[in-house]
Amino acid sequence: MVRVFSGAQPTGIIHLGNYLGALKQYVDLQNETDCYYCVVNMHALTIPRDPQELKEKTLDVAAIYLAIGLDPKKATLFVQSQVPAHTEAAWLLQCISRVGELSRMVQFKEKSKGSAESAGVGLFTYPILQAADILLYQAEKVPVGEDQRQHIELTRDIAERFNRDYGEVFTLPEILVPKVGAKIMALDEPTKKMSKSAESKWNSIALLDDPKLIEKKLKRAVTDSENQVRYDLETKPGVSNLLTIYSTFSGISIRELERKYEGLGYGQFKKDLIEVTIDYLRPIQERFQEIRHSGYVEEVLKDGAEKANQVANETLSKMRQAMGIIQL
Ligand code: AQP
Repeated sequence: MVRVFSGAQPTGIIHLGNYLGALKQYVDLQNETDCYYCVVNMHALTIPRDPQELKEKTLDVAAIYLAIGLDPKKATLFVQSQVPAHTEAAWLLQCISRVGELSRMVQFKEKSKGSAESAGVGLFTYPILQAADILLYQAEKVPVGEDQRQHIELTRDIAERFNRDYGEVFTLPEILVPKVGAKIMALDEPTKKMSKSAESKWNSIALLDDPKLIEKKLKRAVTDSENQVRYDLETKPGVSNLLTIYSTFSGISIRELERKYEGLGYGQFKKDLIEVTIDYLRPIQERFQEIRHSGYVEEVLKDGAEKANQVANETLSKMRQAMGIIQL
């Protein structure tokens, strides 16, 4: 069975971009693959966080995994820090990685805001921790959004280097991005990606936003002055982004949506999109409320960590052996 690994950071509540780019794929894959989905809380430390908030958000993201339909009988769900092999493997991989290749990572350039001198070392090296996450599970497929493509390529480069220098240990992973929704753009600035850590609350819709807030955010979403519902990424990034969201939530193709709204303008289009979005998110929000403080989430994570530790430790042992790290 094909092995799959992916994860999301507990840096905020999962938004439509995270969901449509990555998490929706997690659910689609759970029936036909052996999948491991992690809440990558160690990655969240690369930027200073409130400790109590980080703990809560870690459980929030895990509860969202369950609320969107991940089934712990089919998918292994766990928290990264519960599997210590990730950090040890990251160190071993750091020792074969290059400063040059990390310096080329676009996310580092963006998140360090061009000031490498004052950026945290963790922010610089975190793609190697991500490589360790993936490689420990010998993942063949990694479902992620388009923004992670460069990091998956780096993971492959590091794995190839390790296999060449120390013998075949790792499976080379392949990126899996959805055909529609691989890069959801910010509602208030549709030339930039939707992001949890954006300063403006009008940037994104979180899966747990209440209906009133969803309505406000979509009403304010940037469009253009043409008043024609048409998909054109170059000249109409805002409307194209909204069409993508509408299409994935409704199952209606973008072509059909263009036809449906011909001559109707943005008012009716947004009104319907608001309804479709609220209806789609309602059952997820209800399930989240049901389970978040029931003890179920913690139970699932404990079982998941046990299984994940077994798989990860097996690979870690091979890495140590290959690199000459003594195991008594
Ligand atoms: N805008 C997006 N469109 C499509 N996919 C996206 N992803 C993130 N943003 C979009 C995908 O979501 C998964 C989980 O992301 P993450 O939690 O690891 O964080 P990130 O990629 O750094 O995304 P954020 O939301 O912008 O978080 P912050 O602001 O904390 O950096 C990944 O598979 C990602 O590709």
